[in-house]
Amino acid sequence: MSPVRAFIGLGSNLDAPTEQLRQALAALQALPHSQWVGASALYSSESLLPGQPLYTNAVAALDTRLAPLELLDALQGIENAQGRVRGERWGPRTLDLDLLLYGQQLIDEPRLVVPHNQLHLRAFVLYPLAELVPAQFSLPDGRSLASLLEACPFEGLVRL
Ligand code: A4P
Ligand code: MG
Repeated sequence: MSPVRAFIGLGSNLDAPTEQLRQALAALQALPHSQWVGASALYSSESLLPGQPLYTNAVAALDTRLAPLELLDALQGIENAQGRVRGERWGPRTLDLDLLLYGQQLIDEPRLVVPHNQLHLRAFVLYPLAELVPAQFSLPDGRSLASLLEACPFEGLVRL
């Protein structure tokens, strides 16, 4: 199987988020059967749920020969290694790794939906992603990243 470019969203709002992201980026660089491509800057923003600590987010890209579910397992392994406790949905977390895109594939399985179902709505995903792709980049459903960025203001994001 030839490698597929995958994009991973990183987020943390507990236990020194910036350090959590640095550690997770190092773990992603060490994934088997995968070639590191790069990462965006780190961004800070308010939580989508009120009353939670500020989030730090970033997006990383790698070319991988791992199948989508193998990659998800690896991402959850990194989350667990960094002390992720799965409590309430959308609760504060030391580390959240979302598989945003896996090449141009559409995946709809019980454990894995790709593109990530909130990707198009989240400035803290779209702006870091835009750092890693060409200006004319489109999602598998044909929507251009430029049109999604236009509909999703940068407002509230702070590039660290
Ligand atoms: N799953 C399905 N598709 C995917 C995918 N593409 N990538 C399944 C990763 N996982 C996927 O995830 C629950 C299950 O989703 C997994 O077991 C997997 O099989 P989870 O990470 O345990 O749960 P969660 O993160 O609490 O839920 P969810 O819906 O993933 O939350 P989000 O979307 O990650 O949102 N505000 C700011 N500023 N920045 C943030 O990063 N994040 C959230 C959480 C809320 N507010 C935020 C941020
Ligand atoms: Mg998640």
